[in-house]
Amino acid sequence: MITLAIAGKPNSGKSTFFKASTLIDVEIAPYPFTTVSPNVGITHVRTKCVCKELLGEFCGNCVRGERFIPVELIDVAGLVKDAHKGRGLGNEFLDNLRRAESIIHVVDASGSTDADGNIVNIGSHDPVEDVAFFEEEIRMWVFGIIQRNWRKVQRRIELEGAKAERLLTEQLAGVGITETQMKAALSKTMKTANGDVKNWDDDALKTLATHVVEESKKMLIAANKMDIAPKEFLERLKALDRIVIPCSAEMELALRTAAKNNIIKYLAGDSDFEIIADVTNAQRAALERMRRLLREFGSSGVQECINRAVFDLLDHIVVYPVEDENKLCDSVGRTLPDAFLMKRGSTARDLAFAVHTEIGQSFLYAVDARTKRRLSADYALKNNDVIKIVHTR
Ligand SMILES: Nc1nc2c(ncn2[C@@H]2O[C@H](COP(=O)(O)OP(=O)(O)O)[C@@H](O)[C@H]2O)c(=O)[nH]1
Ligand SMILES: [Mg+2]
Repeated sequence: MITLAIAGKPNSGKSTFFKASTLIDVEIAPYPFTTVSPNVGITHVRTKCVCKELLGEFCGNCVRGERFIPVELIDVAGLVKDAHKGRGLGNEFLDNLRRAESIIHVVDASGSTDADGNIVNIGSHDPVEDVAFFEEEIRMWVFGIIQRNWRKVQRRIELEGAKAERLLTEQLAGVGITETQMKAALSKTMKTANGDVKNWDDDALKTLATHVVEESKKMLIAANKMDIAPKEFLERLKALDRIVIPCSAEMELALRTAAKNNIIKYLAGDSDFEIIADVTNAQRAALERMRRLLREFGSSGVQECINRAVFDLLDHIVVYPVEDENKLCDSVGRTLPDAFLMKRGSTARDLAFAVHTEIGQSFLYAVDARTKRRLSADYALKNNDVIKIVHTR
């Protein structure tokens, strides 16, 4: 399963974001696995299910045509200034970041928390500063690990002729980077750094750290507290060369809680809701205030953060494996039972392995359920493909 981390300074709204995204209505997921541990939970990406298009009716595994696919979410402890020097940065923090393929950086766009996360008046702290500071902390953390191991890496390149990408991937196991990502980071660094890898100085290693972070921890910015944020702050954040999504974790939490309690009809990511219970005047006023915000911003932004992290930052697509290419069901007749998130570029064989190792090992060919055409093992999957896998066992 894909793992996303929510990180940022204290009081930016990380835990609220976590609670909101992992609070799941039984409509979306009728199984009780929403919270794995206090700070690890299950959230979902939302996508249009292919059932209506292909079968003319809803499949029963989506909510009126909206498909929710699980993704793991980690609420990482607050990152404070100079954390990389050991201040407030415990092992748990590092372990959480290591596991995440992508980071949703929750920024307090209202400017009501200072650099260390203390509460101040709205608009008195510039959230743009938090972005640079956070990225610098992550970069310095990675640089510290590279620097600590550098002598060893140099020696092994010299004595054993070992490949830099392999050695560095091993040394950076605590960061969580693949050899392919490391190779990309090294080749980007080579464009600006002088000389041979084994002679690189601290400046070159800092550049390497920057590229390591870029390759292995794709980030987007959740400009949180949009409900109280000065417009100017939101605009300045949006002008950054990053994916910036205005959001209100608190509003999303309120809406999902109301939906769970059957007060409103609302699906995560919706741009509106319907009140379906008797509510007090105070409740109605609060709900109408939220409706205005939803209309103004298009949504609460929380679902969009999850979706864009998975589909844009991590470049994943949705693929539906089926056993019957005509009825689009599995062996017990469940229609479109599974939706898999696969990295773009994954093949039909990769999908077979994702379904089950044995199915991957005994893969013969695949069938495109739309065209009924045979697909070879190295067929590159497309978004919303419905695929039957034919195997020997
Ligand atoms: N106005 C507003 N307040 C929020 C929002 N999200 C979180 N907060 C508030 O910000 C404070 C810190 O939230 P919390 O989730 O504990 O932050 P964390 O320290 O980053 O985990 C709490 O008082 C929240 O109610 C939001 O979208 N809008
Ligand atoms: Mg928290």
